[in-house]
Amino acid sequence: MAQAPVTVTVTGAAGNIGYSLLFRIAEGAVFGPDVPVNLRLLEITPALNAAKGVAMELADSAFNTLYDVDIFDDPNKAFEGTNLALLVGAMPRKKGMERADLISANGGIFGPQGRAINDHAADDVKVTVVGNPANTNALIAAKAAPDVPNERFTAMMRLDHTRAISQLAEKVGARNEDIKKLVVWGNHSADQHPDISYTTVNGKNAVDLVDDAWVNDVFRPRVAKRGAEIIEVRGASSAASAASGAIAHSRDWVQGTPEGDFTTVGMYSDGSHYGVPEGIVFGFPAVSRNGAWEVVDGLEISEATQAGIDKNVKALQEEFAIIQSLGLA
Ligand code: NAX
Repeated sequence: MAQAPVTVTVTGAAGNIGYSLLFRIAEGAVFGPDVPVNLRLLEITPALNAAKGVAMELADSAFNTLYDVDIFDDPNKAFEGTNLALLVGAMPRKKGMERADLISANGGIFGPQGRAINDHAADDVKVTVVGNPANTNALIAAKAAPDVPNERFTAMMRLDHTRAISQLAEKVGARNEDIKKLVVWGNHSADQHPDISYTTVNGKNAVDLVDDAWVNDVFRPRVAKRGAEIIEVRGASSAASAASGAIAHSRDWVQGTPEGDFTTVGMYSDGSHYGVPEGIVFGFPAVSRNGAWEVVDGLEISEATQAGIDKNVKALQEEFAIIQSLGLA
């Protein structure tokens, strides 16, 4: 294996998503089969032993692409030399917690992690936030890392995107790979706006294959509330599918998206796309070229899509106001 190893840090490494995610990164699913990986696992102190168990299983798998696994409870050490950071561990919403309490608790995690990335990660670091509330956690981390360009902090919207592809494929009797150019605007929350206005199914316009009532009353709410549906049926939250989303997001960021398609990425808004104001992390249609995400411009925005974008802007601006009031931005 001729190439130099890359360093990947995963937080919440002993959790459910980590348990799926780490093995796939170790096997080359992000960087390819010829690039060795050093894994750095960050956990809270009480979960260090569980993380050690995961590291033992990674060792037992004897992946050709896995060189080293190290475990930390100190972000300043965990992000040393990191090329790719997957921020999965977060503070879950507890009973009676208001949105501001949740954001404040997560500020105590994503602020210090952003700062540690700023001070210790590699110059080319790419950061993907999975832990909820993902968009605002990504913003908190970006604000704590003034020396890292904002666009290197993303929120994972890929699971929302693939949930939408799957629902549409099932409805029209197509295969997932036949579906192109779908987007989920906005926030990784129930406010999100899954949109098939530009989507093609084997080259045909998706909007001609389904009726508006299905899109509005079935498709959109089902995709937006799929996480809750999984919890109800499985008795636990989405884990393997979230790991798949994080892998696809990271792989495409590193290796590029296929021609003739786009995906959804929670990106830092610079104020120049679709009227979304600067300074929030927002789900946009995006392609990856030369290791950087670019928003796909020029899509025609219908009234319904505009309403969906506006609703998400409002929600994310409210969250931004909370992080400002907490001194996190
Ligand atoms: P788990 O509770 O199984 O695991 C979380 C892990 O994070 C735990 O091991 C915990 O010890 C660790 N942790 C907590 N604080 C930490 C810190 N400061 N530093 C390092 N590690 C820390 O949750 P899991 O099912 O793995 O989900 C992780 C996060 O993903 C949750 O916030 C969840 O809401 C979010 N999700 C995001 C999705 C998305 O599409 N963006 C979908 C799936 C999932 O709901």
